[in-house]
Amino acid sequence: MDLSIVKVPVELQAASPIERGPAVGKNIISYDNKKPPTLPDALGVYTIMPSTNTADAPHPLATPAIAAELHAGLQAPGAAISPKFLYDALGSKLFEAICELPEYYPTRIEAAIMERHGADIARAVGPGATLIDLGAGNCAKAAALFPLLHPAQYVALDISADFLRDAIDRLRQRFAHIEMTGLGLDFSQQLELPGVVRPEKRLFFYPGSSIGNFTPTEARAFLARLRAQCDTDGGLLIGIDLVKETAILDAAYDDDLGVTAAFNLNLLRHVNRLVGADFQVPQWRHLGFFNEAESRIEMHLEAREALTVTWHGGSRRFAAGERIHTENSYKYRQPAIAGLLEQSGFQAVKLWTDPQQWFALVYARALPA
Ligand code: AVI
Repeated sequence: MDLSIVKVPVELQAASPIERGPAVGKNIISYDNKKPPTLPDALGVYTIMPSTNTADAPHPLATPAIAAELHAGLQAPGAAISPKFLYDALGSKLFEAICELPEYYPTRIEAAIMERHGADIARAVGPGATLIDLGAGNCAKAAALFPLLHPAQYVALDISADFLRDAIDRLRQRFAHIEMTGLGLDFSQQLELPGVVRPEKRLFFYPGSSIGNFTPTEARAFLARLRAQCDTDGGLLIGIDLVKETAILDAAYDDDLGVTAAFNLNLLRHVNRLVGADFQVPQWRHLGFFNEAESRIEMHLEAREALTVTWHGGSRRFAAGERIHTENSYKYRQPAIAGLLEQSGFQAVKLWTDPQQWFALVYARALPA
């Protein structure tokens, strides 16, 4: 895909087709609180946007790459749509609601671990890190660490650059002494940090068990990319969800209120907008369950009846009961974590968990290359 570099005032930026989550595209928005904004570059925002040649674009919101990806997934023998399409504006809000559900324990337990072991975490990591927050969102999790870790620089990465800009603007008012940079980029696909990110003592912060949304092979490759971006004084603070009783896992991904079901089904509406598809939400059912053999939660959308879906450039007939695979969320056993990290170029230094051992927060140091 052709990329052109354009500089646009924030208010003129088109909404990103994927607003949050493991991201799409190459929107890079960077700003730095060391440089006071000057007019006319009021916000100093530089965006790399897809080329504006719309002749081959099937829908105003889908880039050709996104349209091709969705087309391939829908045509595959076992239909699949990437979980990144769960996160349009409503999907992001529904995910926030999931995090509030009594059944969805990861957010709550991770926060409790951080609160309980904050001083110990700070001792292990030490002060003055370049704290790089992967999938920062509203930056709240990292901000809770500031008083403990005293980072020299905070670098927030998220696909949703607009969301990030607002969050950092708010944070700057509370922590004026910390140098802050926001980068709107898709770190799941590639990670090359710009020169504005201090090379010293880089600490990648990857909370929320998002690593579980990669297959173990992808997870190792992703972590190795992080390792490649740090010197030997670098490290990783990562949240990892642990294997537990199936009933607890099933409930976390198929809650009584149906919030996770809405989150999953909303992907169909997002796809409708992106590629002009005609998915009818009532024709589909949410499935979320633990696949013990694969050690992962699987989310699917299952056709309630025989139906045909069409979109710009394709169509497919689904039999009743046929599924579209929308997400995996791998759960790890504690003894496997050290291996996962070592194979990616890190050495686990310390692991904190909750009394029930449902979730782990791990600090790992970069191994010498
Ligand atoms: C973002 N990610 C870590 C969540 C998870 O638990 O895998 C996404 C999610 N899917 C359904 N509920 C939450």
